[in-house]
Amino acid sequence: MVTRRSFAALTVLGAGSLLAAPGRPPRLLPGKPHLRVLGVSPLNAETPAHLLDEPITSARRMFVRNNGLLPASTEPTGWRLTIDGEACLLPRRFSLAELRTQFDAHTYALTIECGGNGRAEFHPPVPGNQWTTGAVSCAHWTGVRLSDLLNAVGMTSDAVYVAYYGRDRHLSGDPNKVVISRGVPVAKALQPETLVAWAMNDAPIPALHGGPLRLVAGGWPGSVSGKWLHRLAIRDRVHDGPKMGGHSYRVPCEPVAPGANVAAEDMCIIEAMPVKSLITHPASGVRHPLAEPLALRGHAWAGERAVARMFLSADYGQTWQRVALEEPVNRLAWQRFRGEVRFTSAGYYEIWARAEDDEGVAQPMLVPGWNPKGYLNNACHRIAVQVV
Ligand SMILES: Nc1nc2c(c(=O)[nH]1)N[C@H]1C(S)=C(S)[C@@H](COP(=O)(O)O)O[C@H]1N2
Ligand SMILES: [Mo]
Repeated sequence: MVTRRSFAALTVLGAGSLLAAPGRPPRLLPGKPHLRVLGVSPLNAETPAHLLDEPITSARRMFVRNNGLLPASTEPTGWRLTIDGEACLLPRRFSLAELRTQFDAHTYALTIECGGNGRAEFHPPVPGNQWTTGAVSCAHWTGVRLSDLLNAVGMTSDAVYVAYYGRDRHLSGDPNKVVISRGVPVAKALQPETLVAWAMNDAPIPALHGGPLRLVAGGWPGSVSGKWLHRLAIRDRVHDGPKMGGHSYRVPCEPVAPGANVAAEDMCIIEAMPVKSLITHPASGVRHPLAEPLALRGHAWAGERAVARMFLSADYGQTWQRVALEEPVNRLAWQRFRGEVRFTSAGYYEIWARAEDDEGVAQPMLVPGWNPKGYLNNACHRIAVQVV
């Protein structure tokens, strides 16, 4: 079912004029031309699907999600990481040089998707940045394993959660207010791919993406990958920092009807992100000659799982063809898919993409599970094609 509203949105996206949406003057982001700016203070910007076509997302194509303002300084000299908390045996402080020299460095390609990616499609609409499809990235991250740091300081047997604190500044201007402080359960913290990173794509992490130091926990909502990291707290309880409670990054523990009011105590923390995919070539709205097959490609990812099978449909989901899918370069990295569609007549078509994870769970064709803040929309991505 394609509602008039979603159809119109698709057409606007398809026209390739994302920066010139009606009534909104185009806003450009230095170093990130072509990103769609959703808000300036805090800065939030998403990437049009066809600009995510690279196997590894470059800095200039990476979405930006900020809850506050950038730190006053992101100068690496003098930057320190403190590790403490009630379940930390030996609290310690590290300079960046100490992190580099005292521990082994590891590099992984890690998918980071904002929990609110796809929020714009929920009905009734929900407040927050109206992300369409572009709050996802998969870059190379280099740093030390969080597990190595946790071993170095030691954890008591009642350690439950590892929380981050960043140096970004609260929108209110109050220097004592923490913008966001989230974290992960100890089991996720101990995974070999969970990094405290100082490099992205073999370069220092750009200031917008959390440089000089950032937590990266791939496959979970982006909000657990704390930017401008200066403190990790090993907690003896589920972390209770700003944006851990209420409706933030949480969904109803039991499904609710669209538009329902849900009490905070009935909300559960989002952990791994669900299976999803994105068509990154061609751009939506492409004109394509009838005589030639249309080559398609994109990425698929599935939180903690791998994607097992990938399908495309050119008839609104009535028939699907299985297409080629690459293995991930490492766990928690997105996977490339490639397919081809032939058309028997000219006209307007949509191509839909549907990924299925290794537990047999596939993307829904319609927006799933309405929730008060519009998280976890993993409905099939669709692009428009005009065959001529
Ligand atoms: N310190 C800090 N870390 C943060 C945030 C933030 O506002 N402050 N935003 C989080 C959210 S909600 C997301 S989706 C990712 C976005 O990372 P990116 O801007 O590098 O793409 O960073 C996360 N880490
Ligand atoms: Mo996010």
